[in-house]
Amino acid sequence: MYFGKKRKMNSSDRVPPNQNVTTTFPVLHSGSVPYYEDSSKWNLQIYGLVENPKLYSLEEILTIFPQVELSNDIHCVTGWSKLDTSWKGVRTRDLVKDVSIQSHAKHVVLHAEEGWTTNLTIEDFLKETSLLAHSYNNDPLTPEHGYPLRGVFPHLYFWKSAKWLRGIQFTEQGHPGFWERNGYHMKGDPWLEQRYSFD
Ligand SMILES: Nc1nc2c(c(=O)[nH]1)N[C@H]1C(S)=C(S)[C@@H](COP(=O)(O)O)O[C@H]1N2
Ligand SMILES: [Mo]
Repeated sequence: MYFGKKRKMNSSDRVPPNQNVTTTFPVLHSGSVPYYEDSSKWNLQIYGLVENPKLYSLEEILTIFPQVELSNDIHCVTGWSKLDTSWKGVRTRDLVKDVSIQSHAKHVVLHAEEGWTTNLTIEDFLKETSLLAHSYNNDPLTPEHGYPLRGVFPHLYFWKSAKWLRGIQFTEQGHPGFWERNGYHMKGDPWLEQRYSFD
C-alpha cells in the first residue's frame, strides 16, 4: 500500500496575492489594435548587442524553429489572473540561437507596434517558460490579443507580454518601457507583488 502524500496544488496556491481568477479573456492595452491584411508585411527584428542581427518573416518564425505548446497561468497587474492558458509558438531561447548574444547584453527591450515597449532582464526573457506565441488554444492569435506574434512571459505580470511584437533589442542597461516609465516595476514579479517601481 502506498501512504505517501501527494498534495494536489489547489488554485489558491496558483493565484498570487491580491489577484482574482477570471474565466473570461480580458483585452487590455494602450493605443489601437493593428490589423494586418497581408502578414507578409510583418517582420520581427532582432538587434542590439548581438553578433548576427536578424529579420524574420512570419513564415520563417512558423517553419524554421521548433514549435512548442505551453500551458500556464497569467496575471495582469490590474488584478485579474487566468489559469491554464494555452499558447503555441517558439521558445525565446530557440529564437536567439543564431544571433549570438554578446556577453555584456543584460537586458531586453521588446518593441511593439506604435512604439510601445516593455523591458525585462535577459534571464527573464530566456526563461524556459518564455514564449513568442502565434496561437492561443490552437488558433492564430486574434488581432486584439496580439496577432501575429506576442510575447508570453507568464512568470511576470502580463504587461511584459508585448502584443504585436516587432523588435527584440538586447541592451547593456535596462531601458524602462511604456508602463515602466509610468511607474510600473522594472521586473514585475506577481508573487512578490512588484506592481510599482516604489514597491
Ligand atoms: N503592444 C502592447 N502589448 C501589450 C500591452 C499594450 O498596451 N501594448 N498591454 C499589456 C497588458 S497591461 C496586458 S494585461 C496584456 C493583455 O493581453 P490580452 O489583451 O491578450 O489579455 O497585454 C500586454 N501587452
Ligand atoms: Mo495588464
